[in-house]
Amino acid sequence: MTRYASPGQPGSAVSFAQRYDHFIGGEYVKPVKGEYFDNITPVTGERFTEIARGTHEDVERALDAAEAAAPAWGRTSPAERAAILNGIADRMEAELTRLAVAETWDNGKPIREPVIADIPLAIDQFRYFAAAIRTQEGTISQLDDNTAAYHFNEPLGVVAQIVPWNVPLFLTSWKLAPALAAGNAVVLKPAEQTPASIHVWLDLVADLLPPGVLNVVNGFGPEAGKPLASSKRIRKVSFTGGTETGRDILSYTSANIVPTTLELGGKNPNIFFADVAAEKDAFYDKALEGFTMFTLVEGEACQCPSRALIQSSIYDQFLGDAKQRTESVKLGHPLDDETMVGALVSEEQYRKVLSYIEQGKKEGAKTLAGGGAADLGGELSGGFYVTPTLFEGDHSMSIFQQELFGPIVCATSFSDFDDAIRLANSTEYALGAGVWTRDAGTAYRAGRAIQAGTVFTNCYHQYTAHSAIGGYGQSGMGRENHKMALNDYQQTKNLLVSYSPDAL
Ligand code: TXE
Repeated sequence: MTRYASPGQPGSAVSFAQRYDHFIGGEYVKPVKGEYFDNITPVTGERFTEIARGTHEDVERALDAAEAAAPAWGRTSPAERAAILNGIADRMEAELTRLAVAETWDNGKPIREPVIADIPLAIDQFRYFAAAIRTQEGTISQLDDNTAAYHFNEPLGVVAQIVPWNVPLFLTSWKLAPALAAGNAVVLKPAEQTPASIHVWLDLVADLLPPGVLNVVNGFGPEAGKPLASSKRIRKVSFTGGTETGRDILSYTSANIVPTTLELGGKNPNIFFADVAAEKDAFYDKALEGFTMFTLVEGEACQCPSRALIQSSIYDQFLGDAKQRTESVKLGHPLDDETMVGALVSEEQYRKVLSYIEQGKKEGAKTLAGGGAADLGGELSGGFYVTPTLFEGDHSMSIFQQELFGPIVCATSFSDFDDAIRLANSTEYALGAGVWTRDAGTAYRAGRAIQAGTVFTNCYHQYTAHSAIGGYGQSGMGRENHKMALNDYQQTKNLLVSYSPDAL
């Protein structure tokens, strides 16, 4: 086992500044009102830096800088922008450990996640969109012998991006890479719980971008996020967060007719068909692993497979094995590389998740594993730890319907294919789903019948740059990842030209 040194300790890969200001027009800028707030690490519950508390005035300054930078940036060639994005990727790769430790300290997630997944995948986002913009082409329609319509992809101008706290650096890359590749200037607001790792990232890469192309305004949703999302000066909002906040965002942007993409909550089914248990082989083992994916990111993932639907003929056997596998998921110090579950992001989230666990118990769900807070002792005593929890219950219970956003899975049985699909589609969310079967026909039919933006089949939690992510229904609108995301950051100019010498 390797324990990465805590920030501030000898040998640590990262050392946070005493405070972080806003980043506007290529430099750090103090908040207009002069106020700061504490950034707490959920690993120990202690304050480790302070952050500028942004307001309407700071947002306006960031928009000034972005508006000034946008025209020239929008005219740079795809090759120039691609070179900058590749430069960002190279810097990140060279400082992967620094970014990973910063992310773990800010968010509480186990270090293996940013080391193996979040940061390498974020790096790939920049490389992927650098490549995608180089290969993008417009089209020409020949309207008649003397008339042509040239379709150009033009950037939107200044775009607003609001990111959540669960996977801060990775989700920031999902938004920034396509926006910058397409030639937009950005004002980004990190989540108030996890701004610090984004500033560590900025310190690494900011000098690669012309001043004003990327601006970061810190702060709380109503104080900094709302003035940004409701500004008439932006040409798009991309938001990831809770469904309630998503509704608010849409109300601001609809007033100004600003295109909006929303990546919201999920209550994702993970379906295990009977043939999974035909043999206790490597595939069976993989399915059990897929079951425990609800613990990834402490379950604080919009795609968390939080409803396990198991076919009744294998229910007892599979659930028994899944319980054992859940109990083997290692909760521990987030900076140990063997830890699989770390701390929840904040005290507020921790209390919320514990209250959901109590709600489940009151509703009559049976606790098969976990079921409460964990005191890991020593310096971790003040941190926010919850044991991976496996509930067995009835699908009508509220814990099967609400997004719990913690390391909790709710299991129940289904009788046949139609019953599985009925249950899968019976929440207001429709973001992700998992299907586990050895039968290609069942997999195909289930995948097509489930209402969700992504159906992981015989796998789960895969987020590569070239596969689309997004929701149906209350889970949002628009897609991130994949080159189709460029469409959300560009508009089409139809330059219609008559070459005819004749009069009109
Ligand atoms: O999210 P918010 P919260 C879900 C999850 C969680 C719940 C609440 O169920 O328990 O949402 O979490 C900014 N105008 N997800 O309250 O409020 C905010 O500052 C503009 C799912 O932390 O949605 C932050 O930067 N911005 C999810 C971002 O929105 C506003 C990830 C997200 O915060 C704003 C996170 C406003 N009025 C939570 N209010 C996912 N889809 O992955 C807040 N913000």
